Amino acid sequence: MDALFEDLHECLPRRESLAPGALLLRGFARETAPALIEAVKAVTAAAPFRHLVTPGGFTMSVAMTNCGPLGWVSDRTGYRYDGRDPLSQQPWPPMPALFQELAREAAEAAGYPSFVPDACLINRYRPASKLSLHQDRDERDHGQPIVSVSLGLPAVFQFGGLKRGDRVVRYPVHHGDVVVWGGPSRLAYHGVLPLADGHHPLTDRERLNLTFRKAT
Ligand code: MD3
Ligand code: FE
Repeated sequence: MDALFEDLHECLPRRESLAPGALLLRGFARETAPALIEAVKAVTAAAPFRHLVTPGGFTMSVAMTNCGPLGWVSDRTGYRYDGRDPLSQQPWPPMPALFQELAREAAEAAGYPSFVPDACLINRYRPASKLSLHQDRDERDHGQPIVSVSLGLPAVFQFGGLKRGDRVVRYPVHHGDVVVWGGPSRLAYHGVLPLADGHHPLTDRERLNLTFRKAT
């Protein structure tokens, strides 16, 4: 990454409201990022990244795994939260304490003082991986926020409205950025544009995204 870009990124505001209920905390996870990435490696040693199949039969370009009591999975039968990894039939690896603390602190900074996630979905993007516009609605209580943490290569979020056809706004997200999605934004359509190739000192040609959820 070049110095000019680093300087520009440094100038952006640290807290930015994206929409009612959606707060971008730039750089919130920057200092803990190296430890977060090490913890992702420990999780994936037990529960490797895999490409899930959608109920419609498409294989996702983003590879996923989970940690914590519950994990989000997709197969031909549908989407669900499951206490076990379908690959191993074992419980998902425990959520690292560092993950829980970060999620709790970010939610608190956004006005959700008692967020205790029971699921952490870990997404791995490689060049051209994308996530089509969707809603996160498999969680029981949509009053609970979702906290997302971006690591490694930058990406562009697409953020729309409550209906699929609503206008979409694009937001670049960088290494260490955290977004808390709650309130009126909780059921907004969102996605990620195809990842541009690049090199990041901590992840090389990958982007990792952690999403913390209260599923039950
Ligand atoms: C907006 N992940 O895993 S996180 C997902 O970067 C997912 O991997 C993306 O969407 C990623 O479901 C985007 C940002 C995000 C997460 C949850 C949201 C945006 C959201 C819930 C409501 C509105
Ligand atoms: Fe999502």
